[in-house]
Amino acid sequence: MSDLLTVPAPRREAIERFLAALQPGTTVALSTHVNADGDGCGSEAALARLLAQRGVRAVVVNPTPWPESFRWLLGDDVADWSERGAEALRTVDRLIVLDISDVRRLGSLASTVRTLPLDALVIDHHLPSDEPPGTVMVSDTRACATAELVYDLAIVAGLDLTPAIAEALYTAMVTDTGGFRFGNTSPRCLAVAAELLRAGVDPERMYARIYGSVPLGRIHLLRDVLDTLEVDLAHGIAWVRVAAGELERCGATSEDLDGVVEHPRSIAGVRLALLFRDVGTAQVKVSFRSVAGVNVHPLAQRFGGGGHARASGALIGGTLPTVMAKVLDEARRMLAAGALADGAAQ
Ligand SMILES: [Mn+2]
Repeated sequence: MSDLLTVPAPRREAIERFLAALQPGTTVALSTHVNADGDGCGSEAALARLLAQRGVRAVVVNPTPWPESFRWLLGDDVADWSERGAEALRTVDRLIVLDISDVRRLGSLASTVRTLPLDALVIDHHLPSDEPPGTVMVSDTRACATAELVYDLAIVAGLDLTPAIAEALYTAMVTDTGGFRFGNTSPRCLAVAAELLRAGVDPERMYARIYGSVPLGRIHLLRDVLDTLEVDLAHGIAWVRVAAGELERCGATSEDLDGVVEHPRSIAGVRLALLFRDVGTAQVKVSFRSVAGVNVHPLAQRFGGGGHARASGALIGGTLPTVMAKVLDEARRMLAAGALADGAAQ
């Protein structure tokens, strides 16, 4: 166990540079990608409390509202200034960006972040992009979640893992690994999770909070989205779509779509699963998921997106039918050419 928990030397050095950039008595903003997920929210909630132990005040400033289903992570002690938008970023001393390798993932905050007087600090585990959100980076694609790196920061800085911090980190890790099932579930990930249980996490209570108390609208949305399932077994592709206004019809929010693409991915013979969501404004959000051996990152990149080898995303201009046709054509072409194989030349 103890060797698994050792913070790798380059990661430790990056964390030390990161900590040196934060002065006690200052206020920092924490930000993550649009439609924050469990890793974004959990990493923010944990880091805010860890920084407080060092005398640094951290407030959340996200480009989209904090998800209702993760409201409990904020407690009474973490302030959410997301409603103040980009203006909030100008009133703090420094910005820390979590779980993002591409500044464009900051949505409405991106243009402000590009013009801040001090470069943002970054903690992230995504594949690099051509426009990182900051310069002082703790970045490692081997980390199962951004939260694993936040845990390492706590260890390197000698900070307390309070139960609230441990719960936030655990939420991030359990959601980013699909409940410790995806390929990013490393031995170290499980060793860190074990430490979080020791620090007071009750896994059954976490399960009830994260997976066992979903709003009814999410199930109605799941029913309607699965009804759109299409499968091309010759190429091993399955996809679902979400029409504009569908979320509102179901009384659901975009966070309720998290994990829906796992259903087409779970079909026998499917190598690549896609979720197309018409977000209005003539744009379609595409989620790309793949199974072992298939790397969706080059496909997402082809459309200006990015992410991980097994999970990427892109926001593509066009109507739902045209984007679906373009992406499916390219997916079939790249799969057939072997261009999405793990380790294929890109
Ligand atoms: Mn993540």
